[in-house]
Amino acid sequence: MTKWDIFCRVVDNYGDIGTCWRLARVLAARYGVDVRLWVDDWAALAKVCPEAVRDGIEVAGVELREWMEVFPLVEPADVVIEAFACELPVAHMRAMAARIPPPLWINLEYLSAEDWVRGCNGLPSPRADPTLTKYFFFPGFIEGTGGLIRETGLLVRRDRALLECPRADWLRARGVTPQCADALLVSLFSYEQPGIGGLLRCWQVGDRPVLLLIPEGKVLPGVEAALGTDLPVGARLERGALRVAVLPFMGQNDYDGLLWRCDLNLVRGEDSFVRAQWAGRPLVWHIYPQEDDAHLVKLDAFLALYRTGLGAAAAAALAGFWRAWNGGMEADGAETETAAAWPAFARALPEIGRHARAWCAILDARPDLVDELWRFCQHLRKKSG
Ligand code: TRH
Repeated sequence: MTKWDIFCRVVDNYGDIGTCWRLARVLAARYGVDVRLWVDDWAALAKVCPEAVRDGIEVAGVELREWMEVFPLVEPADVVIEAFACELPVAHMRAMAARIPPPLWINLEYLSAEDWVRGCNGLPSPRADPTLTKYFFFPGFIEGTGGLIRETGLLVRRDRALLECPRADWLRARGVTPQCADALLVSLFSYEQPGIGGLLRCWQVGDRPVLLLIPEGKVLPGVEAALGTDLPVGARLERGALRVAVLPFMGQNDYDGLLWRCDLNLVRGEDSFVRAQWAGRPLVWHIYPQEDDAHLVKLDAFLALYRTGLGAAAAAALAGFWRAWNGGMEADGAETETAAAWPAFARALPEIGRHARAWCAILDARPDLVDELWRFCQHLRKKSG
């Protein structure tokens, strides 16, 4: 299993690419294998990996390849990861079927806390073609799932970084000055957010100053509309108790640094959601909206796991704010909901903070996704002789 191919299609975000780029880096670093990462949207890759300046370049031990419409004839690797059911190029599948032995073919699935995940992790996919079997691999939070990606020594690196570069220094290096030492530091990365106006109003009139850090992205137009002003990258704005700083979109490692230093991280999708858990700090998840509100089932499945151990009031405040944040598309209703849910959530933040550290320690005690994937592939290899 010395050569790995990872295929990733970008939908309309960076998330899938964010997860795949992280997986590729950890695989190469931890197991010393050759990893080729194939991506169909080079600009999206370059956002999370600024070193991706040309097709074929090697970054962090990973060969970055552009997945073109006409796919080149290349020898398939020992293991082929099809990320998030992205459908491999037909030419490559043919080459896989002709290879002796055939590659292990893994479909890396989306992250979910739903119960059924445990039962489906590792199952083969029923396919007509008997020469190649595709296996499902599910990330997850509990035993029996594939786990979460965690770089070797991540939490030690996090804690050391916080000692070596405390929050005030980190902010100063990015041209940001908090209004006072006890300001609530919040990072905001979400999809279009109909409830944002209500929350911004709460922060403007609140007792505790809020410093809101917004990396450039989809949420900005909503913030601009709510505050009635343009907010280009680099913008700084003060309204009542709220100070806003718009930051450039950062590389993945720098974004970790932001999450580690904030009192509250508003995150989205999959990878930033997981990184906020490794930060061990309070978070709010904006889940990727799906048809028929299927995402709300996923949201509640995670909440059911994550709330365990919180006191009743804090658990209710957490669920109340998370649900309001994922409330719906009607701006009026959503704004009222987030504004109504904020005060109880803000009061519960100290308890939620302690809980976030404990949750992070629980996750850290479990094997991570890359080790689980490696073990699973070794098991399949042995099985196939
Ligand atoms: O981009 P996302 O919305 O990703 C999503 C999910 O994968 C979701 O499951 C999928 O269905 C949907 O796409 C289409 O959010 P996510 O997963 O958090 O990915 C964002 C990536 O961007 C993550 O790797 C962190 C990274 N990032 C930076 O590197 N720098 C930054 O400044 C910021 C804000 C994010």
